[in-house]
Amino acid sequence: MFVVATAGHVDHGKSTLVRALTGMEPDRWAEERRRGMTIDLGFAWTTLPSGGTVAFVDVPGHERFVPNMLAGVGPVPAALIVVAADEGWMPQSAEHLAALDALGVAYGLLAVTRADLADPGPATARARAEIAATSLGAVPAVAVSGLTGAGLPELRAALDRLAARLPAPVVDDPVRFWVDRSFTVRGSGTVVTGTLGAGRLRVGDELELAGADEPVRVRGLHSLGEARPEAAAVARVAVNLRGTPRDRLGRGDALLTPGRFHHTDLVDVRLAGDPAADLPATLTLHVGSAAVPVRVRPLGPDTVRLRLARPLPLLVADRALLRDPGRHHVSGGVRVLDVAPPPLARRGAAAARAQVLAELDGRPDLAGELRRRRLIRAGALIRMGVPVHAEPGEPAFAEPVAGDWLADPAYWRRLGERLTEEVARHAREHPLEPGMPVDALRQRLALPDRVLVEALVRPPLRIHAGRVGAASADALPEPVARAVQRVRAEYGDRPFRAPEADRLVDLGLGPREIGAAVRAGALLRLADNVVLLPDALDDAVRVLAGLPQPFTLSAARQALDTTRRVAVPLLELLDRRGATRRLPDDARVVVT
Ligand SMILES: Nc1nc2c(ncn2[C@@H]2O[C@H](COP(=O)(O)OP(=O)(O)OP(=O)(O)O)[C@@H](O)[C@H]2O)c(=O)[nH]1
Ligand SMILES: [Mg+2]
Repeated sequence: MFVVATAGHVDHGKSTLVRALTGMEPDRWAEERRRGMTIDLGFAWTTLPSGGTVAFVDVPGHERFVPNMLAGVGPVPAALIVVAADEGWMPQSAEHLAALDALGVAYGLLAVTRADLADPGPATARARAEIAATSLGAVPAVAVSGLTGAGLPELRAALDRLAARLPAPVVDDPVRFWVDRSFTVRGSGTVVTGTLGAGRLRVGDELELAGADEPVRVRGLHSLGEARPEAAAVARVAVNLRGTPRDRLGRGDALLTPGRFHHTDLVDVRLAGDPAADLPATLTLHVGSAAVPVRVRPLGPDTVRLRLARPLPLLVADRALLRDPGRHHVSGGVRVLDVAPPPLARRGAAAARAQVLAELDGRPDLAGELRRRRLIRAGALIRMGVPVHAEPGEPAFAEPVAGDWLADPAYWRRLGERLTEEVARHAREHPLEPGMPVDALRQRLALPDRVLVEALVRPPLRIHAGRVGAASADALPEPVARAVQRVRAEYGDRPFRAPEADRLVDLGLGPREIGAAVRAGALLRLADNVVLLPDALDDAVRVLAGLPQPFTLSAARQALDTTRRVAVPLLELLDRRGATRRLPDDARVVVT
């Protein structure tokens, strides 16, 4: 199926033509039929000579209903522009064309209607010239009469050729289904309709609805008037929602693949059309089927920041349109450059931002996003419409640095250097602490997540007990290292004699210094104020293994040439380590 929206001035014969092509009534309301005027969008479809199906979104031409027209054409990639032979180019011909141009619609046809009333030549020539200057370029033209049916076979053939030119829809993309109508069906509940431009909908799907806490669930799908288990883009689809009250959603809302879209009320955009300086302070932004008032803040000559009256699920590279409803003036198309722009609080921030925006072309750019944002979750970028998988041939910077965090490589290197500096500074200022707490580092480096600190720690630094410090004893503060050296010098040849408490005080080894030395592996603590050199344990086992087994505490004390003050906790430590075993009579054996 392909979907075409009509466009053109009021009364130029759009609905008559759709009716003649499809045999269906696009004017759904009694009031429309009574007044002979389309007010809201109409929907109809037919089979073409090729066997393909074309679905029409028939729009109103009256100037009062331009917003309805925009809701219809927003999500539709092709247009059937209708101009009456007897009236020619008129104001809403121009306004509708400007809208199509602003949205970047690139596929279209010209139908010159009411050709039974006047020579279609002049209207055709004027319309083609106008259209040629837009995103539609040169379009085929067909003269028709909705009254006599003349030209309809040629128009059908032209529609078939148009369908063949349209790009293949991307059915694997996430769904952003802009609702253009909502109503209730007795016994089924809420139904919404729209044009599915990309992706796929299935019965049973859970979808996200902006502003709703709970996901909404697809209870049923209709397309071309028939119930279906699934619908793939491009298609006109009616979605029956389970348990969602009708007043929860309507035109301008979007049903979304959960977790794939960023809802934003602040976007930076590039203008195609009126210069930024000429825009009024408030305009209406039209995107998809939504129309949202916006406040405009010019940044550069063709870039502005828009503050939306309500958040929308927008992506980088989205096209939208700005219109001044008061003046009936399409200010031009916009291309979304950034859906999560930085605040402009500081003096000069707006000018700096304008420079950044001048570099952006609206194409998603992973390297650029990382450079600007420095650190961001992959999921957040995807929700902005920036794919994070490196294209073939690109460097592997899209590899997360930790969890799903992506980092700008230069920034990440700098962070690693700063972490080393911070740890060294902390060690200087707090020589007795076993390293800098991870959370203090996280704050110091202004990182949003502990895992980032952990990922930045490289040897010789290591994380131990929630702190980042040097892995080796070399890092002992100078006075402690000197005291340990003295212990070695004094006790090296009688390794099982522990310095007495007052000697420890003389050496400057208080409880905190001893703790630092023990953590660094420079001393072994048997009990409070009882320390040995770390190799003492292995030596003790060797000596004890030379005794007749089992041996008593007293035999051990003598063999080790030490006191009970050391021997008791030393043997208990060896028991705990499984090097010795204590027997029921308190004698011990060395475990071999
Ligand atoms: N003679 C003749 N009259 C036509 C033709 N097409 C439309 N009309 C008449 O023109 C009037 C307007 O036709 P519509 O089809 O309602 O026009 P429209 O473009 O849909 O109008 P809006 O939806 O209000 O913008 C009706 O009275 C039609 O009968 C045609 O090809 N020949
Ligand atoms: Mg109509």
